[in-house]
Amino acid sequence: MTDSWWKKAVVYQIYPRSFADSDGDGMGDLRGIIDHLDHLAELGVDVLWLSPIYPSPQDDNGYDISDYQDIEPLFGTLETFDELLTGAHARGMKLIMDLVVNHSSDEHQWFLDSRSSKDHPKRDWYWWRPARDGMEPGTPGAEPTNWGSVFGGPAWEYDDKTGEYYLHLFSRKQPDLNWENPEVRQAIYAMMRWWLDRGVDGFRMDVINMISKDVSLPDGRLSTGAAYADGSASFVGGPRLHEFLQEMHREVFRGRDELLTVGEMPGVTVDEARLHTDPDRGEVDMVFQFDHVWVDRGPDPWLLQPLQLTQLKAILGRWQAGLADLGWNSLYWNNHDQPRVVSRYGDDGPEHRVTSAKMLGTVLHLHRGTPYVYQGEELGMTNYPFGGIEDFRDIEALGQYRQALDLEGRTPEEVLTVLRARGRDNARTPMQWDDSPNAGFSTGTPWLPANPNYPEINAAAQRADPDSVFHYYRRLIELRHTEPAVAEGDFTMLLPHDERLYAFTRRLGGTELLVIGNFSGDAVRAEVPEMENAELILNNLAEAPVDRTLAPWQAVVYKRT
Ligand code: TEU
Repeated sequence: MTDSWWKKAVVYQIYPRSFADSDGDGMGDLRGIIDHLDHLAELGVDVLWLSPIYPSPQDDNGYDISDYQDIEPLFGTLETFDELLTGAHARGMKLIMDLVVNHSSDEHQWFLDSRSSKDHPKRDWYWWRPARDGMEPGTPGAEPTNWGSVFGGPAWEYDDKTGEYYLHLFSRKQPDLNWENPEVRQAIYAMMRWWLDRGVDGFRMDVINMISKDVSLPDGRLSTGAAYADGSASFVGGPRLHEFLQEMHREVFRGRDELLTVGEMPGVTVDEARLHTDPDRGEVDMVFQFDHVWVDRGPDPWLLQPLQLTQLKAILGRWQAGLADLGWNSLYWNNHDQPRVVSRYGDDGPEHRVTSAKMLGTVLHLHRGTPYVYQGEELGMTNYPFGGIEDFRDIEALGQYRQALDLEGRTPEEVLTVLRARGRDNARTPMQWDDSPNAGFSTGTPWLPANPNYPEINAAAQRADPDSVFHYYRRLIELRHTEPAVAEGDFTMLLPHDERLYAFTRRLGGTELLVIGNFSGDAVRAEVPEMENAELILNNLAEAPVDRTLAPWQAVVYKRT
């Protein structure tokens, strides 16, 4: 069993193209990260996770990798990378890489070889299939299965050269690697060892629960109004997933200490996650689950659902209970695929933005698990005021918009309403460093404009203000480091039926913490057990609750020993 230092740790996610641009080309880069390491050290985070920085055609902003063992020239060189790694380590921070091995770029040499002929030795490194029986190859409906891709259109691309189709669960420039082939797996493991030998401290593994497919590739169920079927039953948590992860663990991680491995697993269940994170099974340290960020997604993808707090509590409570005695949770509100949480589950208006951002941070960080902070979350950054579709850059937004309008009879306004609230570009606008042009992100033209609220919301202003979201996050992180009940304590949900208050306790030995967050703009009385002789150790407002009544968006943590 490896040690579990990461139970006390907080991870900070950097999306390099939007973090800091050192050379004025409008695109963030590694030198920009180096220049801002002190911001991260001051915040107190333990681990940095970099979204992909490898050479890439940037079809999906780097999640389409054309060379796994080099650095994208837009971002820097391997030498700059080594300098970044040294700089992080010197400040006591670890660094983990994004591992995207469900698919590569179609411009990776492996795929170029695979596509070149039916008998190339690498043909079988990807999923090639002929047209559906009796259908003319390349004609509509002749795809080997009826599956849709995540970014719109079918999950199969016809390739003229050999008259067959290849599978791509995401964009057509992200062909799926065939993990059934042991040579593919060995090539990936060798690449991973190469990065670990270079000094990196682990991996965040992109859609790692999709690497094993049902090799019979059956059609999926087609729901009414949808252009393509959902094939996920054939590749989410597929038949050989545990076997592949255990093999990876043996081949790559065994004998190396102090690593962190986290598997991104859309659609994973609690029971599966227990298996994946049981240390004795040797798979991954923790997983990212999605249930709590899909809570405001209804059966109709183009209809906004408001948050129902009771549902959010039921979901997160179920995950806390399910991994209480075995395995480990990761905790996040935000990443590069999610809208800004203060705009989504909080209130980003002038009156409550700061308070609700702190409340959301409190509730998340006081759960049992390893918290992840996404760049700008520590400032309470908000969604961007998008107008029309021309304002979006994300391949997912553009692809889904086209499919919804062209094939599914949706109106632009219907789709735009959802993209503005939930689109991934909300997370990808430049990090707001100060009140100089472009938020201090770049002296050139940023690839995505800065949120116009940067003169007010920025890191420089918040570092100077002891009451800022930044300093509050710093205290939250410090609390995890210093209070063992935060890292190790058990978890009990209170008030499961309350639509406005999120309340729970954490207990370790003789220490009890009571956490209450008000998810509403009303003053609400908390019907929780009296915390006699309890000390108020954290409060996101100046005034303590009177008669157990929390002010709008207030969050408090009491400690009793
Ligand atoms: O995302 C996986 C994933 O499930 C996405 O479909 C995500 O949930 C969706 O886009 C949210 O709207 C990972 C990466 O995090 C994402 O950036 C990549 O685009 C994707 O894999 C393909 O590599």
